[in-house]
Amino acid sequence: MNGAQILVEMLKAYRVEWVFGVPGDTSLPLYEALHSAFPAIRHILARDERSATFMADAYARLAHKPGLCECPSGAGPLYSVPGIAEANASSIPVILITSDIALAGEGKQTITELDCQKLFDSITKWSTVLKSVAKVPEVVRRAFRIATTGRPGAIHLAFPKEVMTGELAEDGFNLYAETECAAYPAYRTRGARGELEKTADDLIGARRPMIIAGGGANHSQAAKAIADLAEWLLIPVATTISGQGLIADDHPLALGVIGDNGFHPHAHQAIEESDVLLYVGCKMGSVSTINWTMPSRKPDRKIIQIDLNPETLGNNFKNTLSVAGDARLIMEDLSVLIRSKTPRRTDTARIDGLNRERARFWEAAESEFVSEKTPLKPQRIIAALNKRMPDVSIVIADAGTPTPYTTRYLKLRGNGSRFLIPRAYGGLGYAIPAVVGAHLARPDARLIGLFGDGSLGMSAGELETLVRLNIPAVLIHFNNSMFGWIKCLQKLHSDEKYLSVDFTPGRPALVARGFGMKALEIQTAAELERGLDEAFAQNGPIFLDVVSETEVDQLPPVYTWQRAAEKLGKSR
Ligand SMILES: Cc1ncc(C[n+]2csc(CCOP(=O)(O)OP(=O)(O)O)c2C)c(N)n1
Repeated sequence: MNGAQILVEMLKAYRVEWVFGVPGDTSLPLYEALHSAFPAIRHILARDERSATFMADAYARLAHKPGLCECPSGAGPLYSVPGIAEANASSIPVILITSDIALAGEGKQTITELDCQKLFDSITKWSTVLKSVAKVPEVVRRAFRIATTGRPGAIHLAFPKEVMTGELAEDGFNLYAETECAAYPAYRTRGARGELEKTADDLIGARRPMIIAGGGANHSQAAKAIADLAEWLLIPVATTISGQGLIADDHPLALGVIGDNGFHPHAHQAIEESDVLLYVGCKMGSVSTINWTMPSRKPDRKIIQIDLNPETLGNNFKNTLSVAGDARLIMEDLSVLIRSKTPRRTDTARIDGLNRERARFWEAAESEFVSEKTPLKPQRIIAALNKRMPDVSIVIADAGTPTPYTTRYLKLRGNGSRFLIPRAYGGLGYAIPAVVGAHLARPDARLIGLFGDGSLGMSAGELETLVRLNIPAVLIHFNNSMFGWIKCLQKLHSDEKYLSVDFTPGRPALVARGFGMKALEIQTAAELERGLDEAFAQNGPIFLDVVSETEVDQLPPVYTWQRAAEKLGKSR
């Protein structure tokens, strides 16, 4: 067997089903091996390596298995950087295989030569160049182990030509997978007993406790464990953007999303009033804490943080208690402990009060949901989507208009529906390729991609991929002919000195149609409702080009922007 065949045998042993990538001059041995591995492993051709890495990222988030992607030497790794960096910083196990030039050509101006190990060093958990065929099984096992254990993350493996083509008399003895690392988080750890006891006592003794769940809780699949504990003690639950969907949005204990982008004011109010805050799988970074100002400092408030990465614990706030371990296991253990210590709570007075606030918030938004105004209000677009999304839906959003309106108004009903968003770097152009990875991880789900024209410009090539794979996705293009997010910042902070934020209005639906996709142009509320009906009745992909209100005309629900606008109003 040659190195490429050994690699592919190892991927099979790890039950890898999909590899996303783009071919190049150096990829031939790998492609031959993948060709022979069909249908156990299928290769998905992306139109850009960046997209391939976003596909692998979305696949991993939803399949709870490592996402595999590959690219040829030189330009391939360079174009792969965004998705690898995003996956790594978002704790997603993505493994990138680069088919590299021959070791013999190193340092001799070989075309596409690049120090890939160095390139990926700062944006992966591990980046290495294989030096011998004999090492392939061992290195692949190490790659899966490092990707899926501890804080999961990205891996880069470079296979020089000699390693891909080198032959090894392989007796099969070494071609085995460490199956524990075929899914993640692998080797989950429980919390220390003493800390669990203290956490249980703090929650039981609290008068106004609250749970805040982040992306880590989603990765750990802790939704049920969180709901079980919250229901026993009647604890309200808010989430960060990455945790959105962990608890069904219509659950009586679900307060919504906190932080800067799209926040629910009643959830912020509940945080402020809480005496015990339990953060689960949440880094407590700048967005979810509004630049570390929320929760405000109160001497008698307890902050408890659960995270699988001890390096995260207590990093940004003065925790009263830190618990290292897996979110699901810890919440399950806490539930058992709490049930043994105290009966189920029945006094709903606090929850009723919070729900009155929540109801007022949604009532106030109702007029926007039915607004006929054109360009169409993003609130109306999301509300129209809410009415139609089936169980199970996977919603994927890009930066720009989609983010604050989705985090504020999208309603996920549990049942495995999920919201994906690349929150480490917020790179434009994620949603369209991510739909591909999401579909392969969750073929049962209806996919919904939301993106602005800035993102479309960066990912339009993948419309062809969706057509080729006939993915049943509803793509909603928020068309405002500008980098609206940045233009709005220029309005707020640069005295309306607009620079390089406007596009020439065009007809993007024609681009989608050019790739063979059904596409509708939508300007009015009636067209939106009809278009969405048609979209959800459709089996393949469909592109809805919706002319939507700009951030410059209507400030979106971003907490710090609203404060900046108030200041501006006062100073004028
Ligand atoms: C790759 C990348 N480059 C730049 C940015 C900075 N950025 C954040 S939002 C934004 C504008 C988004 O414009 P668009 O997608 O048209 O959405 P809109 O805000 O107009 O709704 C930009 C350029 C980014 N997030 N990602």
